[in-house]
Amino acid sequence: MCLSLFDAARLGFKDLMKMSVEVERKFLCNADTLKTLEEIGAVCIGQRQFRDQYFDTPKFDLTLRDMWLRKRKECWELKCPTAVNGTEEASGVQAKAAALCSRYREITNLAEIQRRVKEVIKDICQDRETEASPSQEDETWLSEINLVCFADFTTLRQSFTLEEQGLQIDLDQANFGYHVGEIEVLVPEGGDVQSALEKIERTAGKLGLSDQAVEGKMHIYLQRNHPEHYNKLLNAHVL
Ligand code: V4E
Repeated sequence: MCLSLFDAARLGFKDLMKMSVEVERKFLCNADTLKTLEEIGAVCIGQRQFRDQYFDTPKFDLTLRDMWLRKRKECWELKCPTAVNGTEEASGVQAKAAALCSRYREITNLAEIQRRVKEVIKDICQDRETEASPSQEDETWLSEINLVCFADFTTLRQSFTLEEQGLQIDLDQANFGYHVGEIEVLVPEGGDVQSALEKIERTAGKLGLSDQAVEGKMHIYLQRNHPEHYNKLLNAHVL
């Protein structure tokens, strides 16, 4: 993404650093996963539970653009697609391995989230000024632009690190009965995505993962609870 000097000044350095790219590969967990993690030297760094509430318009304007707005632990987050740099795969990382990874820009600054969301749904939203420092608790902006909660679930997450720098492995148990693991590297804005893909590939090899694409929690949640929304996203090749 190209930011103007104005954007950079408005957001500030701290917020720019928060606009990282999350590169991750999901995998299926089984009875041996914990043992395998121990064998490869993964260290458990904790367990936590959190509730996710996802929001979109009734016509799915955000998710049809692969944009995922959620509230987790009283904080807002927006995941947006990130353009794939053509040199990433060409210069070493196998295209097949890279294709098993997703990459999304993670935005956590609420004013920036509101700006991006309003940009997408400007046809239906009233032309209101966005507050410079909106509060995390004030949810009036959601109804003003017709955003409703379409998914609400909790996850129990156990997290591990490996000697690979900056890499984390999460084992998630969603409260609707789906277990999924993910190998994740957070790359700061402008950072080295190729190296993140290589770290994930090495770790997937250590865990003995197959080349199978694995569905995320949202995929299963929508399939079970909101088939119309699910089918629209499948037809649009978002899921
Ligand atoms: C990006 C996305 C969604 C938002 C939730 O993303 P996900 O990483 O699956 O959730 P979670 O709880 O692990 O978030 P984290 O704590 O890592 O930030 S919902 C659907 N997508 C798109 C998507 C996709 N197309 N393919 C895959 C494999 N995952 C997600």
